[in-house]
Amino acid sequence: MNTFHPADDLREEIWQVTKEVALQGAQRATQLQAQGVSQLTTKSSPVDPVTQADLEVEELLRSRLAQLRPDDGITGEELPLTPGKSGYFWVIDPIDGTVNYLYGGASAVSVACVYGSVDPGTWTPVACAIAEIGSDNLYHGALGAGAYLGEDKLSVRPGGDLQKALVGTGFGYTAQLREQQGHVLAQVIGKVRDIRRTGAAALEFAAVAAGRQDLYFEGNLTPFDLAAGTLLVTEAGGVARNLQDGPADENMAIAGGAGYVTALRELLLQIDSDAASEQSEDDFES
Ligand code: LIP
Repeated sequence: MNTFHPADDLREEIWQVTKEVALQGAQRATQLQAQGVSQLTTKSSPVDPVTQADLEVEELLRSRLAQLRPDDGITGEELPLTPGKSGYFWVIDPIDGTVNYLYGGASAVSVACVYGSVDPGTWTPVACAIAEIGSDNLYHGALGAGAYLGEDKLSVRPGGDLQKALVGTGFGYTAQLREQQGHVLAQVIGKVRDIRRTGAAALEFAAVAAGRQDLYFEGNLTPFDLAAGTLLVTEAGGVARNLQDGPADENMAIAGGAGYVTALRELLLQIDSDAASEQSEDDFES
């Protein structure tokens, strides 16, 4: 259980920087999108794109953070870790929802400041900002200070009846992972109200924090997908957990009101257990 809490004045300073740089990144990403975006290269698979905007926006954010918070570390989705000496780290997804960004759909700049480490299992998120590209929407929050869309305070939807839950999810960039995730989803979809798939983790977390959906779950996310969105949800009164009921991590993120997260986590564990039993039976018979 993390007990770290920065002094209020430092938290306010960091929060302000988080909002400022996320907005600057989203403004630049919007300009670049209007000029026409093309794929520069790919990463984990032929359908995992990197655009020039991803690189340019991350470089812009890193440059501003080096000016505003020179002693902090920086880790981003596209460029190597910059170590720091303050114990604080900036976790950047310069364009979350890159495929959507290429196609003109919903995407966002996701920025968080964490303390202690860049590992979702041990970091303490301190402040977050998710700036929607092509929009004025700025979701933001800070540890112990709440979650907001602009000036409007956010709150997750209460509840625990999975049959009435509107659930967001997402899929990875390799066909094998997507097939595995699709198999799990086939066993979830009949037990919930309905499914949504935005294509940007940060905006899924924001939808949960804003009460526009009850839950979001996705496996195989990166720390860059997780850092801002998980803090936004917890500061909106929700929880963001993994399958073992630890902090949401790269293996699994389940975010929403505590009752809903517990119910979905138990269902996903049962699906995992059933799959393991089927596999061991297949192995025995072969
Ligand atoms: C994306 C996430 C999305 C997930 C995609 C991808 P990226 O991040 O926001 O939720 O389903 O597979 O990970 O690559 O656009 O930063």
